[in-house]
Amino acid sequence: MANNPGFDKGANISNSSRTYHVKHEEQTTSKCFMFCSHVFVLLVFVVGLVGGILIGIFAYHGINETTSCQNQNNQGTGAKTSNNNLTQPTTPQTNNGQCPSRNPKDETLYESTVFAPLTVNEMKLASDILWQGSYITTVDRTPRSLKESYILYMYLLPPRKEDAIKYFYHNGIKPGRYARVHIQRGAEKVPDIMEYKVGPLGSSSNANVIPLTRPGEIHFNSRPYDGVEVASLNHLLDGDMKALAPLIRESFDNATFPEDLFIFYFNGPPGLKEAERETRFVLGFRGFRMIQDADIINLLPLSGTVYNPGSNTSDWYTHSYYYLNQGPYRTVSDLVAEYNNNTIRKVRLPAGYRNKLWKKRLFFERDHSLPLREYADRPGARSYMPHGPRFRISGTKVKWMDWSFHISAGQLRGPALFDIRFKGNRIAYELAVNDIALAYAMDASGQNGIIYMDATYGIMERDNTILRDVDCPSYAAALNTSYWHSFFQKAFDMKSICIFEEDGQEALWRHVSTTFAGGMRNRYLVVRVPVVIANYDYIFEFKFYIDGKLYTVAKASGYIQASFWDEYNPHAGEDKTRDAFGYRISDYQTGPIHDHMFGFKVDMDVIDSNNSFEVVHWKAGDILNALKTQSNITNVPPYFIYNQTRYLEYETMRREAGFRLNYDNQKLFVVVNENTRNKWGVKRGYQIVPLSTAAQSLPEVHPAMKALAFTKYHVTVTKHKEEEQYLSSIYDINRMDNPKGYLDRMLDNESIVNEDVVNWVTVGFLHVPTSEDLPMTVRVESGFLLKPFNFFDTTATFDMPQYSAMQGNDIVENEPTFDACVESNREY
Ligand SMILES: *[C@@H]1O[C@H](CO)[C@@H](O)[C@H](O)[C@H]1NC(C)=O
Ligand SMILES: *[C@@H]1O[C@H](CO)[C@@H](O)[C@H](O)[C@H]1NC(C)=O
Ligand SMILES: *[C@@H]1O[C@H](CO)[C@@H](O)[C@H](O)[C@H]1NC(C)=O
Ligand SMILES: *[C@@H]1O[C@H](CO)[C@@H](O)[C@H](O)[C@H]1NC(C)=O
Ligand SMILES: *[C@@H]1O[C@H](CO)[C@@H](O)[C@H](O)[C@H]1NC(C)=O
Ligand SMILES: *[C@@H]1O[C@H](CO)[C@@H](O)[C@H](O)[C@H]1NC(C)=O
Ligand SMILES: *[C@@H]1O[C@H](CO)[C@@H](O)[C@H](O)[C@H]1NC(C)=O
Ligand SMILES: *[C@@H]1O[C@H](CO)[C@@H](O)[C@H](O)[C@H]1NC(C)=O
Ligand SMILES: *[C@@H]1O[C@H](CO)[C@@H](O)[C@H](O)[C@H]1NC(C)=O
Ligand SMILES: [Cu+2]
Repeated sequence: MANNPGFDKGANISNSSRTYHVKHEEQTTSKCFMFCSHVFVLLVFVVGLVGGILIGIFAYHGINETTSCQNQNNQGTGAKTSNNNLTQPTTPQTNNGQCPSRNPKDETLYESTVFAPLTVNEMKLASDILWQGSYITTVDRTPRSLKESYILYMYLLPPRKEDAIKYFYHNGIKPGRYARVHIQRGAEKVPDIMEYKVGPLGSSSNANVIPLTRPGEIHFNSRPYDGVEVASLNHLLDGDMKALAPLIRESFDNATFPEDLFIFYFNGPPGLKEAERETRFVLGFRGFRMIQDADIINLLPLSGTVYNPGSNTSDWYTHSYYYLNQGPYRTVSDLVAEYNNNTIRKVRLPAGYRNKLWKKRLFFERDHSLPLREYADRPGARSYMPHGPRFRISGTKVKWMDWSFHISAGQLRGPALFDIRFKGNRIAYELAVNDIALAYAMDASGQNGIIYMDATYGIMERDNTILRDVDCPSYAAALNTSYWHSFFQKAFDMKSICIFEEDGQEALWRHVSTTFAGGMRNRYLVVRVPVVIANYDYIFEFKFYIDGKLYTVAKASGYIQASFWDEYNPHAGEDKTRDAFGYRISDYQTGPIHDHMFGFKVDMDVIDSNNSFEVVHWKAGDILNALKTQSNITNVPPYFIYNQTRYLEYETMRREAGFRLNYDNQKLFVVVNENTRNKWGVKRGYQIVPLSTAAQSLPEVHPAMKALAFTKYHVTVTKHKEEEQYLSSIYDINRMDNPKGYLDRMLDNESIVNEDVVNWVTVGFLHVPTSEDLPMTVRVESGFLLKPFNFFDTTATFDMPQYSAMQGNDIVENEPTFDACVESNREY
């Protein structure tokens, strides 16, 4: 549609992730406020009442455009009709000149698609089954205490690969749909987390609940954070916050808790050991006024730790308070005494600082004091589909230009594609986001050494509704996915994935000679999935090209996590503009350095599942050495004009292995099928090409390096195993002394020749925040490419219309002609 930007409506409820907000408000209310100069209305819902404490969870119900400042119709799209007759255009069914707008989706097939994400209905069914089986102990299904058992997460448990392949390729029976459910069992004598397989979900009559873990296997103290725990932490800290009130007022611009401040609990893992739980917390300004969104750019130099193991919150206590990095103070009274005694260095933020946070520092509003750039008041370039979509979506199966694949997703690991085929050949069985790791460095109590593994918090576990016309063109089709909200014990729907054909407006290939010329305009299908994980927004993208290439890209946007800039930090250097951990980025903020490493599962099936993994070494050296790789030659033939050359050395990996990119020893990674050859007798294959990427630099001795094992390699190859579904465990960073599901454990020397090989690809970037990262980070990206490698006998695009012309401008052929039309305002 032409309105811009359009925010989709949808329940936007922060779940148990880092965005979780629980607050002590005696009010169940719905408020809204508006900025006169602008057009957004934020609807804020505060709901939830728990055991005497009222708990508010803000449901950020999207942002609706409320003015009538609509775009003009997109007239004059300037269609240039081509003069060829290769393809006769079908008559578009225009509606007042609007482009035809066929709905490419058939959503009635959603639940009958093998890999479709679990729907709200299916999650309800699974939770009913667990409820009836007494796996859940909460009254009214509303968790009120950690001593109860309730569902943390729920998502599709994909069928066994063998069963899916049988079904898709060998007339096997259709695999049923199952939920993988994580239950936090606080009601058990020895509390723990259990995972279950629940289903088949078609009808509840024959559904089973099968445990996937053993009781006690997942220690209660290595569980992810959830809303009930945050409520208990807030409750526990109430007294301490009261004791700190005068200190807070004096230090932080007359701020009061909880009106102006919130407590941020998610500073890396809760302790370094499986059996312990120590939650480091930091105070931060509620930059978004009363809403605590993911505002972790305004954190303050006041921190402490809660000892909070087990489910008995009476055992919990606070300790290790720090103020401006001074401490630890055993108790809050120790800190207050020291503060009052003036034996402590103090900070005093200037009056008025706090009030400037929201509009001046945090909100991404155009600076109206600046003149518009020339013509910036006019709409920018746009593209549209003159004859409607060229892709179809049946349930969650997508077809476009001889590509086909299934879209799946889950709240912990995010989006995944299955059974990717091109021109009738299977290319990959699974291509899935698995985890995102961030390791921070900063000179701040409570926050130093933060490590996030985002699957632990859930990559798609809050509302990730797409912003039409911002995230994707308005003509994109959108698919729903669902997530389980542990606090409400209920599933929610969101329009989270968009699919569209993109006009690259460039040549996919071209050549212009003196007598002929030709090229192909690059168009590709995009599956785009923006997700929000607390402060950061990630955009995952899968791009399918006409020539058989497939790009997987991860982009980062959103807010950084900042740290307090302490001008008088006694161990800072002479240069007050930067320290060992980053730059000063504003008056009271530094941008701590960290990385973003994205881990993907890439289960290539080149033609079928019997593949091998070849490393093609790109070498350089003496001619003789090059020739000797192939024969027993002893003399260099005379036609070589240099003594040195580049050459290839082919290595078929016999055993599971992990690789790091190294510019001094460049390699090509190729998955080949030794049993099928192209017309020229060469093994057909696909190359895995990591794009520009960073590498893990923490040493092996770092306690988190096992949990983070997937960040040590860029490309890892293992033998496919049903029980090695992901490259990390969501619990390992919370039990780094006893990790159980990390990538290195899969590297157990198994043979991978002519086997079902799986690749694990990790790419990412280093982030040294600079002043341009405030308020919004500069968007950066990394990814990898899957590229046909002797897979086809020739360039794979010559079954497509293209442009070619001979001397004298005789057009030999061209793309289909089209009629100019006005961008359709239909949304699918
Ligand atoms: C294309 O047009 C040319 C000249 O108008 C004509 O000779 C030729 O038969 C046409 N080809 C097709 C496939 O219609
Ligand atoms: C501090 O805030 C209180 C209200 O919370 C107000 O009464 C007082 O005037 C404020 N003091 C200053 C110095 O702004
Ligand atoms: C909870 O902890 C408190 C304080 O240690 C103790 O007195 C109480 O007995 C514990 N409750 C249970 C159920 O273990
Ligand atoms: C208060 O400060 C004085 C010195 O300024 C020191 O002797 C005394 O121990 C301090 N008291 C506390 C409770 O820190
Ligand atoms: C998709 O999700 C939205 C937002 O929750 C909901 O309004 C809509 O009905 C859903 N569509 C389908 C087909 O389930
Ligand atoms: C794949 O390999 C297995 C044994 O390793 C063999 O049984 C099977 O026939 C092979 N399949 C193909 C398509 O080559
Ligand atoms: C090279 O020489 C070795 C031993 O002399 C022999 O076994 C081998 O077959 C030779 N290889 C080729 C390619 O001629
Ligand atoms: C190649 O190596 C030979 C033997 O080391 C040497 O004599 C010759 O000059 C070299 N040629 C060049 C072009 O460097
Ligand atoms: C891996 O397995 C091969 C074949 O069984 C064996 O020769 C080799 O020593 C093993 N390597 C390791 C590191 O265990
Ligand atoms: Cu970053």
